[in-house]
Amino acid sequence: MEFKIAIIGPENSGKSSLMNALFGKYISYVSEVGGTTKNPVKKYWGKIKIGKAKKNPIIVDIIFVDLGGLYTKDDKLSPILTPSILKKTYEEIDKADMIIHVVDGTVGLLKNFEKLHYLLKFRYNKPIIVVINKSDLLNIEEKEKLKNYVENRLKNKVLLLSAKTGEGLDELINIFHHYLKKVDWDV
Ligand SMILES: Nc1nc2c(ncn2[C@@H]2O[C@H](COP(=O)(O)OP(=O)(O)OP(=O)(O)O)[C@@H](O)[C@H]2O)c(=O)[nH]1
Ligand SMILES: [Mg+2]
Repeated sequence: MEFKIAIIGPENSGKSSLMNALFGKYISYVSEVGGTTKNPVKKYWGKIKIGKAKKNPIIVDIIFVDLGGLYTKDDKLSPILTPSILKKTYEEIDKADMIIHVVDGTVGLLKNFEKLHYLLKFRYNKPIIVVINKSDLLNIEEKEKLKNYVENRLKNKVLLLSAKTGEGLDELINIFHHYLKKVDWDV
């Protein structure tokens, strides 16, 4: 059984950094300029055992997909998106069993991602985890304010995270672990 988790978000929000943090090693190229990741970077993460039955647990193969940023931090369509990259990016989003929506904590929530979030959640029924990355650069008040704002706009729980310090990473893994246990795996 395969379970694909696609990482979406604006350019430079730290999607590839999050990918690397999840794997604990360098998987996807990171740089301080936007538009670094172009084609999807797909990688097998590991297995998760589901179910109480010790003899016959369900084994789920977790695959993460790091994607190019769809919009710039000014909320414009990203210039990296050639038709071929756009096609591959949307194909991966379409195939994903779960989405991690990365908000750049230093930028805030973009309108275009708000729209995409609703579309994916309510039209395509994708489970979505929203994370505010770069929270190491925010003080307590800023974190609280942005978290409340994003939760209100997206009607979704929000996790504060830092791909740099690793804050929130265990919780993120726990969230999808918990979700996998609730999935009806009977086919
Ligand atoms: N302080 C801080 N910087 C971060 C964090 N995550 C990423 N960065 C920095 O943000 C910049 C962009 O990181 P990337 O991981 O390349 O971002 P991306 O979303 O993959 O960017 P694109 O591939 O261009 O869409 C880099 O300079 C990272 O070092 C974080 O949690 N805290
Ligand atoms: Mg990237």
